[in-house]
Amino acid sequence: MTTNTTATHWDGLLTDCRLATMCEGVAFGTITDAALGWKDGRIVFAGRMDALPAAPEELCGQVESMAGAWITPGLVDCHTHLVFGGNRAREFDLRLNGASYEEISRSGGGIAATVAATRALDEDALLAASLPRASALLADGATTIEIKSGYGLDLDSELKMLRVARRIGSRLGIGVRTTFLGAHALPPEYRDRQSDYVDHLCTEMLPAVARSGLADAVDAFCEKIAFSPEETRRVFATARDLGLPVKLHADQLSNLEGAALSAGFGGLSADHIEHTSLEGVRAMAAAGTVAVLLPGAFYALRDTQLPPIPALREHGVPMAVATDLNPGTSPLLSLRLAMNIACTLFRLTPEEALRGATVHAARALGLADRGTLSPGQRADFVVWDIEAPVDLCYWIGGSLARRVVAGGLRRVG
Ligand code: DI6
Ligand code: FE
Repeated sequence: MTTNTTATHWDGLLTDCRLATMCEGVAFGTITDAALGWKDGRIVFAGRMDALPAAPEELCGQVESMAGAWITPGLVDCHTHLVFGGNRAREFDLRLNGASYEEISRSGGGIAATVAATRALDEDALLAASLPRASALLADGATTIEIKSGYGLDLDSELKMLRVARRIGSRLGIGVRTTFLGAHALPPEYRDRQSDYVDHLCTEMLPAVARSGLADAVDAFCEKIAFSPEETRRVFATARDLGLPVKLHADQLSNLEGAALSAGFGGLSADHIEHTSLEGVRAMAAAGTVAVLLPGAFYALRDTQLPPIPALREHGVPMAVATDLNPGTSPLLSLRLAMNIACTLFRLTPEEALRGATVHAARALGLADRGTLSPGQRADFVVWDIEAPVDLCYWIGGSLARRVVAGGLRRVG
């Protein structure tokens, strides 16, 4: 008899593993005595071995027994600024000697320093400078990374950053989502002419960026040292007219009601949100806007104002966790370390932190095709050297990712 189960020909099948699927239900969506199969870059099976539709060898020519290893979805870092020139280690020193981030920024350091260093590099040099940072995130389990522009602040330099971001995705074989952050800081040539720059952003840069197809979303830094809520609204209204989704650096250093502003535009996320009010939390809940927690910046700035986590929980706002990898306030090269800090300083549970770096982070990027281990999702997953999922948050540093697979292909290990 010729039953044609072999016609399925899965590209890969791992057996005898434990899956933290991150689907709803039991803790971490755990399935033990499990198997994970994929084909054409998508998961076709994530369940108990005894539920496999046929004997493993009939399903796939490449069956591998994993001796009980834990597998999670590939991690998703939904907020980074990892494309930049130079670094700001000197400011680290200054801050240790008492200078504040705002003071450094107002005296010409801060973002402006990185803008100069980023403009100075050509595209290949910028790629060479940035690639190791993306590789570090990948080595620790990230298979999708959001990358913002915002250190170019003129059209050509911003497009250069976005192209570099996209090239990082192809070079490493991982998912990259790009975000245009032209409203990050005032470029030097617009000194004392902030409203002219916002005009230029809305009439020239944003339309050109949209035409280029290089940006998946638009972000702004809404802060006293950056752009006002009114200016942010103008940028967001322009983005909306151009069909680009928005997200916001909101309420990090002060409460400008940025979270509610993002929610009011149906924003994908409001990020940082240390100073967000209860009204802001309610607005996020109503709009389905994800709260992106950035514990690396909180830690590096020795911040003490905690994001309103109990209120976010109470109102059912999904919480994501990201590195905010940037040269000024979060030189953090590991999403797992961000998860650890989120647990220790924000008191997230390890399960919340892992949801925050998988399924909720995917949602913060508007991506429904990743973040869990379930059929139909992208075959993005990590095989870890751990004894339980909580270990991912418990260990501070170290290298725990034994194998990282993106789109069904091994990228690490
Ligand atoms: N994200 C940002 O855009 C700023 N802070 C943050 O968390 C500043 C980044 C920088 O100083 O370069
Ligand atoms: Fe940021």
